[in-house]
Amino acid sequence: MNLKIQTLSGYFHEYQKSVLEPEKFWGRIAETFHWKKKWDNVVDWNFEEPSVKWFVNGKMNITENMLDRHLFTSADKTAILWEPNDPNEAHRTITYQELYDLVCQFSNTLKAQGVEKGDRVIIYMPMVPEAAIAMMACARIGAVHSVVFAGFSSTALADRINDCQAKMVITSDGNFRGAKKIPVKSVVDEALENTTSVEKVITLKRTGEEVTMKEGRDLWWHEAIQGNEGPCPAEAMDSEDMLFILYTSGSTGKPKGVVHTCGGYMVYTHFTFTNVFQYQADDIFWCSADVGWITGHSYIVYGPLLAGASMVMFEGVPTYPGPDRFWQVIDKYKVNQFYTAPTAIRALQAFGQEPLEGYSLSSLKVLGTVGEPINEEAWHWYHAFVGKGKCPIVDTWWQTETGGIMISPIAGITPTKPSYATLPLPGIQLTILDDQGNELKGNSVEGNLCVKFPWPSMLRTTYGDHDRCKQVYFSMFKGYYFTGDGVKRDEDGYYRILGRVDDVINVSGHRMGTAEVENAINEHPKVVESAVVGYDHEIKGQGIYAYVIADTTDRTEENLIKEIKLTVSNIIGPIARPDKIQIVTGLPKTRSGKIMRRILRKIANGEVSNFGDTSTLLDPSVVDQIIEGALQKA
Ligand code: 6R9
Repeated sequence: MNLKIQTLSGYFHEYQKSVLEPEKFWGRIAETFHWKKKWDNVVDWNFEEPSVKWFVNGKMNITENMLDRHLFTSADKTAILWEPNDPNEAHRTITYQELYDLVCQFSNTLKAQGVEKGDRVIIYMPMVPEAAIAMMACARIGAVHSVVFAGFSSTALADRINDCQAKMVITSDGNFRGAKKIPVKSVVDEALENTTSVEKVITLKRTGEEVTMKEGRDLWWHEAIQGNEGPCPAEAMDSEDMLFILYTSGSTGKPKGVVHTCGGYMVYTHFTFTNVFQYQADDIFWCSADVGWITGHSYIVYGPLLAGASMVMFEGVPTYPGPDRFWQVIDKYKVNQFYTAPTAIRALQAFGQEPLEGYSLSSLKVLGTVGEPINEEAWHWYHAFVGKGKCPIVDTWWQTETGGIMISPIAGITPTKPSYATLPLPGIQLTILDDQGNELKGNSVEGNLCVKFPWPSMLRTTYGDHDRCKQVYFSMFKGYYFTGDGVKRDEDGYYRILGRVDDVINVSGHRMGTAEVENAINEHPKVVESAVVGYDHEIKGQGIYAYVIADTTDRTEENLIKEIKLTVSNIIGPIARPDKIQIVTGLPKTRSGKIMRRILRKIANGEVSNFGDTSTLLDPSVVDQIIEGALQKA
């Protein structure tokens, strides 16, 4: 049994222990897992290189801890309750025994298709159990999965395939999303025209639409698995062998492949899942994220299954066929813990309370949020109308890079405050630094959120470019992991995340590099230069505002704007499409050629004065012109 915190004093006590004796603290928790060989040291680390190793020389396989281990006690327990996009289609219930069998069968299939330990496999799939099965099958044989959100474009997919030199792509014919049917395999086909590493593509039949199958390369899932039934031995993985790569946006143009390893990720996702949500053996847990994001990795697949939990996996969207879908699913499966994003809460809040009528939601015990700051209004609505005033809200702060939840209330134990992530979990040693790198001690301080001691599920590197990992996360403040977020520690020592301090924007909980969006805009042949900033958006948290210098001689501004939006959709995906585009004649640059984004952010938010020091601007009149243009648009 993993460590379970049960009282507030218990939390403070464990936190103390985790700081004073981290090796003993994590060693004790790690002992509750199944290891093929025990570790020599709990942790070896330095943040200079950086080099971080947990459970050094330990051997294990994460899927033995997710599947095999539960067969002794709960083979017939439900692992996955799958709810399809269309409520009229039959749902699926998969027990631990069945899941084990399916994962083994697909592991054998991967091997039969030539996938070996260490090979990279791209998973580009809808939210169906097979996506989780594919992830676990990779983990079982030691292949490294990289899940790419199925809303990304073929160009974005090709970039990721090329970056990790993937040998295989696992996909589906199509994808149901609300009222839409999205072709998926054809996007893969397009991507593969610009890649050379992929040898095989396995396609799951989901929507039944027509696809082209390339002889020698493409196989149907249902055909490939034939004859591969039976157990598949779990590969003995070193704690520090790669488990997966997940691409995420940063402040530079190219997404980076965040690398997570087997041992530490296993220990930490299980620990945080059971503690933060206070999961109990017969509870039904539902995380509404997509497996294409880290939240789906850690709290749909790995954390819950490590804990032997029963969890809901939902294929659809919150508003299809109506804005009551979430509430319907909660009542249908008697969900006890529900974990979603503030953007979804705000979108549903906009429909008022009517969609909630007729649903009891009485099974709910805990509500969670993740992905972006939650505003107080949405917090109160969630608390009052979804939780009926009786469910604690866990506002969980963490990142793709952190692998698991870092700052969060422990449900029902840590007193909450609206829009505060509250306190760090045991093992998480936070610090707040000012821009010069001085530690701001004590309470009532605000600055850059950093971590000064490793935790088991932290990123180990960025795939194929360790120096980038060092530059991005460990160089800004020497000796610390820098999160990229600004934070306030209030008079009670509670943490409130203020948002990114770098050029990353958070749109509906999805991370987007402004440079990445600019690069895509600049691909349009008429565009000369662009600058992208985030602005406050009622539902999405942040919206994308693009200032574009372009040649409009042969088309109307309106048409050009449409074309630019389409260009971005094609290059990255619809989630990166700018909400607002303003055609400008110049951008506010300093004498050294740097765009003063601070000014552009203010204008995008409707502020037209108080720009601070603008004396370094090369041509201050540009600002007036932009304001004039913005006012005309508004
Ligand atoms: C898990 C996930 C990470 C960025 C992070 C921060 C923002 C996430 C938050 C939050 C305020 C929360 N963020 N959770 N901000 N409160 N509870 O979302 O990972 O996609 O990598 O995004 O999201 O800015 O730095 P990821």
